[in-house]
Amino acid sequence: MSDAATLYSSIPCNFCQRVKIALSAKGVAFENVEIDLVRRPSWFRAKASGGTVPLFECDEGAFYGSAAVNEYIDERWPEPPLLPSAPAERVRARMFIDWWNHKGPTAPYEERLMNVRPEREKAVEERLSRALEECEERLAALDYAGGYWNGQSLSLVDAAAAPVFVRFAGLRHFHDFEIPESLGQVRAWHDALLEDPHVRATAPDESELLSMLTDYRVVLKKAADAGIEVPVSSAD
Ligand SMILES: N[C@@H](CCC(=O)N[C@@H](CS)C(=O)NCC(=O)O)C(=O)O
Repeated sequence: MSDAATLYSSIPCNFCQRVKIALSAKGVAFENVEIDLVRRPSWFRAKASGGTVPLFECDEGAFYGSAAVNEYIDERWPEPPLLPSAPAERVRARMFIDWWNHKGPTAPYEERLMNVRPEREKAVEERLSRALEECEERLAALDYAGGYWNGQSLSLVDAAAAPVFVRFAGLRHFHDFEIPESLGQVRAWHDALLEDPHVRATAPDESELLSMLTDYRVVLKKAADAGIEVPVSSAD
């Protein structure tokens, strides 16, 4: 079984960094192919994911959907494990990831980050605030006391959350955003994850990230002015 692997990814995409974090934690070498999301090449659209990043190719196939890919990476390269061994703990981790992706901050953070319509600003701001407040409640219900999600070591939950926290730099830059002080658990989790070596090793250079987001927002503004809605990502 060969370990040669390729990841098609894009710097602004939080889902891509999730896979990079898992690969980094496992020490799996891979070739990274950067995909320009604005001018997505036709050869890439013809691939298995239909043009969506991240796409992970290895000797066993072509896989996409960051949550599924990260589970595959965790099973294929078992050390160190990124999910707990007890079934009940595993399902709790998966439930949190599912919430983070579908009802949590994943979509609201991106909507706020990429919003170019002032009339929508209040609504997207409120949606993100609600998601972060719910995150605070969920962490409190887990007796979170700082550090990683499970209090011990990096897990797939942290790998899902960290790239969103990393991109809060864009929220600060474009929207003057900070996690409210009242959300102490969320702040603690954010701060801990930004210190993790695998998160740091896979995080984009902040000025490069901001420059790419600026370009993307220009495209979105032109589209908005022309009455075109551009979906930027999908949690499904
Ligand atoms: N649910 C997917 C979402 C991936 C996604 O939305 N990627 C964006 C970039 S952040 C993309 O490629 N969007 C364009 C498209 O889907 O055609 C995952 O978890 O990997």
